Amino acid sequence: MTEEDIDRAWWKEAVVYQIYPRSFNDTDGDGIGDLPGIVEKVDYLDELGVDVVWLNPVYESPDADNGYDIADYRSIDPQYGDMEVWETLLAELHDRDMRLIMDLVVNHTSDEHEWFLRSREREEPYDDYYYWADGVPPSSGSDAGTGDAAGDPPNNWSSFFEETAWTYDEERGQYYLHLFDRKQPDLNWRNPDVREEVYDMMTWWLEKGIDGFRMDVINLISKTEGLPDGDPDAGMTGDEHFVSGPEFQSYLDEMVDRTVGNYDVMTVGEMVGVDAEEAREYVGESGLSMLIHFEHMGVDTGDGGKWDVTDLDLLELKEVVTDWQEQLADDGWNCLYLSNHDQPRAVSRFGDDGDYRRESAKMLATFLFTLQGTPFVFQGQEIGMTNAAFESPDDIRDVEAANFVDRALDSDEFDSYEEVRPLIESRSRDNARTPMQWTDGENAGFTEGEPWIHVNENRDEVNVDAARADDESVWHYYRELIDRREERDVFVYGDYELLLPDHPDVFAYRRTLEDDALLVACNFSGEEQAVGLPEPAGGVERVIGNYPESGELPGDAVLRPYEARVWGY
Ligand code: TEU
Repeated sequence: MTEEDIDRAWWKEAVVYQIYPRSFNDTDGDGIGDLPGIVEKVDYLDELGVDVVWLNPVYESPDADNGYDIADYRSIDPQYGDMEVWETLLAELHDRDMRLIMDLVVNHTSDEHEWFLRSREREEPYDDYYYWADGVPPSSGSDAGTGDAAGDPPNNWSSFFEETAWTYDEERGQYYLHLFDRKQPDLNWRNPDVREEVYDMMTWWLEKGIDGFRMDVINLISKTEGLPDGDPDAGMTGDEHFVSGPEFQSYLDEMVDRTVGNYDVMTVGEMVGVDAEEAREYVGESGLSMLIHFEHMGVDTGDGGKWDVTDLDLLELKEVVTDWQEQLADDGWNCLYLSNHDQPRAVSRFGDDGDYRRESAKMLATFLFTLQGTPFVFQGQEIGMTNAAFESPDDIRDVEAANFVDRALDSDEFDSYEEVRPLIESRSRDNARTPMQWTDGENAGFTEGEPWIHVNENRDEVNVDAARADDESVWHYYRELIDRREERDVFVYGDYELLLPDHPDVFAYRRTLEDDALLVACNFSGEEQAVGLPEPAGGVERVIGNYPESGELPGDAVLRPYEARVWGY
């Protein structure tokens, strides 16, 4: 890559900060974060130096899945504020040259959305807005969709959150499809009216001046015609019929063409089960800006999926990351993330949230900011927030985790919550959703009321106030990384080349852009690691690192526990 070949875009050079509004900052004391709370923190975001805010759903919702079950796409849920305060937020961000991208959740709606209520009544034109199908109804008195006496649903597909993807609706006398919770019925994208509704709604938001969308599970919108049974031996039954389904590409093209393609916006598609090669079909020229994939989220799980917890396999992480870096090097772009509202805290997962919390949080930050792509920072990551304790099932808030605990306790595998607890504490989505820790005060300064989910007990040590007052904190390190990345094109646009491919503990690579280059070495272990990195003839300079300079050159550097070093030449 040469300077001349660079295909610049504002969203490639940006750093994204993800806000989970429910857990960010509460101003009215109801224990739930709100939009005025975000407005209050706009200067905080500006000082950190981020460029784009991605806001998780704030639309009207019964909150079966914390806003991912939308009842009205064009309104703000009163618990978060109203449209006026949302407009204020947009204006305040724009005033500081920051942008706002909104969550677009159109694979499904809430079962309380007007479309669903009318569809259930077979009212035209809504009759066909969802996937309705016949099956054997559950015997009366049993709980539809939970196995045994649950009747016989139209096919064998499973749901991400429940055993079966079908729930019987008494009123309509048919089953409806839901790939997530039963309160999240899937929209029927085969129906052109549904697609028109979605495009109108997207345009309505775009006209308000937003800067893009993050598109929730966008590659699930197409389902095989006739909804045939799936292979029962597949990882998730039915996925060959709904993951990147037959019409997905054409729906996506149509959507881009009709909506986002006409604006200078950033589009981030969340796609399950997509590898880097397939990703090339959806990003780049005339597609989406980038996509959120899950491949690197699987490097510490076994074949049994997310609850099948294993140690981190760094060699697998290298393979996955390198594949994505290479496949999208010339056309397309990477979305870089280690944390979000669906994942445990990165420092607990890939680092050491005990003795080396600070070092490993900074090492992971270095890793995130020195790959090619747009880094996404999830609220709290910039102060090294960790996973939390969930002492009893009553502490659990997330529908996915709650369902998992129920299933686990029903099975023969687990006898008590104590046995399931380590899995919850290492993988539950609630780990990411505990309140943002602003201060060491009560409820970490998040709320003056009773928080909807408990505050992590390490708030005394890990909080924004403390981090800002300490020059050596994770927070200041993020700031510095953001500055460094802005100074040199090589951070954003440089080519990626993996070094030390077989080193089991050190992830090292080179980034080059014409005559500028970076050498990056990240120690993912709590032990010292010797690395023999190539040494350029002209010598190197230190660019950034999470330990004091050691003076060693790349060729004979010994990395300290969780040390990250970046040299330039
Ligand atoms: O997540 C999609 C998704 O695949 C997740 O369900 C993922 O499998 C799970 O969270 C891993 O634990 C998106 C949203 O990010 C998530 O919050 C929603 O619950 C989900 O879609 C349904 O809208």
